[in-house]
Amino acid sequence: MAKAIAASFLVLMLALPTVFGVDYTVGDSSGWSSGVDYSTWASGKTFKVGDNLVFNYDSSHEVDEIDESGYSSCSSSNTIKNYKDGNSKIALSTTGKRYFLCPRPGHCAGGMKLQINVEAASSTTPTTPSTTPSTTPSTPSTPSTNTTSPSAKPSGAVGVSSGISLLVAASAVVLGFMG
Ligand SMILES: [Cu+2]
Repeated sequence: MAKAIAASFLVLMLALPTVFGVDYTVGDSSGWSSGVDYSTWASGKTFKVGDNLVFNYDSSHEVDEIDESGYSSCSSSNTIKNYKDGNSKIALSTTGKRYFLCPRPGHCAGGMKLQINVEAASSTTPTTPSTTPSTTPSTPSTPSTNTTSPSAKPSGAVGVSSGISLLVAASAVVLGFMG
C-alpha cells in the first residue's frame, strides 16, 4: 500500500506541470523597464492559453494593454486596461495577439512595448519555457551524471497528451499495487 501511495504522489508530481500554465516574467531579471528589447525577449517563446505574463516594475513605469493600432503608434488613448501596482500578473485566457506598452511619456517610443501571440493550449508542440535545451526528448542533452533515469525529466515542457498518457500508465501501476 505504501508503494501505491508513493506512486500516487509520483503521478501528481508528473501531472501538475501540465495542468497549470507558465508564468512568464516580462524581461526576465530586467523586468519591465527602459532599455530592454521586448521583441527579442518574446521571440522564441510560445505563449499558451493558461499562461500568465508577470510585469515587474518600479513607480516610474506603468503597463497599458492596448490594441494593435495603439501598439503601432505608441498611443494609449484606447487603453483596454491599465496596471500600475508594480507587479501585474496578466492571464492569457484567450488565443490571439496581445499588446502592451508603458504609457509614460517617451517610454514606448524608447522600446517599452510588447506584443505576443497566444496559442491554444491543446497543441502538443513542446513549449520551451527558457530552460529546456532540446526539442528531441529521446536524447537528453546532459546525460553525463544522470544514469539512473535515462528518460527526459518532466518539466513544463511535457505536452498535455503525454501527461495524460503518463497518468493512464501510472494509474495502471497503482491499480496493480492495490489489486
Ligand atoms: Cu516606462
